[in-house]
Parts: sequence; structure tokens; C-alpha cells
Amino acid sequence: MAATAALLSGCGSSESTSKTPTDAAASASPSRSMGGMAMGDPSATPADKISDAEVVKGDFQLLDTRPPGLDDVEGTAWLAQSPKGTTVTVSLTGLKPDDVYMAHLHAQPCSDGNGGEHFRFDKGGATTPPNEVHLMFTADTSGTGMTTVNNSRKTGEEAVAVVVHPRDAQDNRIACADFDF
Ligand SMILES: [Cu+2]
Repeated sequence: MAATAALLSGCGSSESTSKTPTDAAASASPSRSMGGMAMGDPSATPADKISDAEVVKGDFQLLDTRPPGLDDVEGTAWLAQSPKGTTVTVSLTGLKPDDVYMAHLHAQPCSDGNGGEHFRFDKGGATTPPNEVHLMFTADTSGTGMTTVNNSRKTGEEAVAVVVHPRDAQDNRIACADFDF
């Protein structure tokens, strides 16, 4: 009888809390555990090394909306789609040492509104991962930054570009890369 009661009460209470949004916690504290799960892991297998994948890439081009001091930013983004979903890797140099950056998959080409809106799997859905693809990373002391993120769904050809921003000033788009589908 005691076991039955525990089972019944456990059923209702633990399930209902498992989908709590984590975005607020993630931006308040850039901890490894959050970033590793939802917004990238620098040690993950990069997109251009995923087996059984279709891989496209793009070179970052500077945008006029970039903040001062970022005129030498360059780099590459890769997007791999495999039976496991989508993997995105960004690799950049010329960033400000130790600064934190955010990159997203965007839904329009770089020439169209600097990438336009964020790509979303469900158009009317959440503006946070995993419904969007975000990559947060910190530049090292030489201004180099890279990371990789995985998503279990395939973007198809709808996520056409990656835009990188300073994490704390996301209106200031630094650079954009168009994928070569
Ligand atoms: Cu963005």
C-alpha cells in the first residue's frame, strides 16, 4: 500500500516540472553546465567532422552594425545534418579577448536584413533553445572563439545564415555567414 501511494504521487509531481524554461537561468549565470547542454560545447565533435552528414559552410562577413573594435573579425560556420539531427559549429578570430559572444541560426540570407529573424523549428514557438539554435562562447586571450551545438531536429534549408553578436548587445550584429546550400 505504501509503495502504491508513493508511485501515484510521484507520477503527478515530477513530470509537471520537467519543462521549466531555462533561459533566464542561462543568461544570469554563464555556467558550463547550462551552456554545455543548450548553447554549445567547445569540445563537441565539430560539424565538419560529423560522419554520415550533409555539411554546408559559410565564411563570416563583417556587418556595418558591428560595435567598434571588431574590424578584424573573420571566421567560418558549418552546418551538418545527419540522422542525429543538426550540428552547428562557429569558429572566429579577431574577437575581443575574454568577451562573451552569442551566435544564432537565422532565417534570411546576410544580404536580406543582415540575416533577418532567428530561425525557429516551430514558427510560433519559443524563442529559446531547443526551438531556436543558439551558440554562446567566450573568446580566448588571443581573441579566438569556437563552439559546437547539437539539436535533435533537422533544419533543412530554412536556416540559411549564422549571425554573431556580443552576448550583452545583441542588436549589434558583428558578422554574418551564408551557408552554401
Ligand atoms: Cu542572432
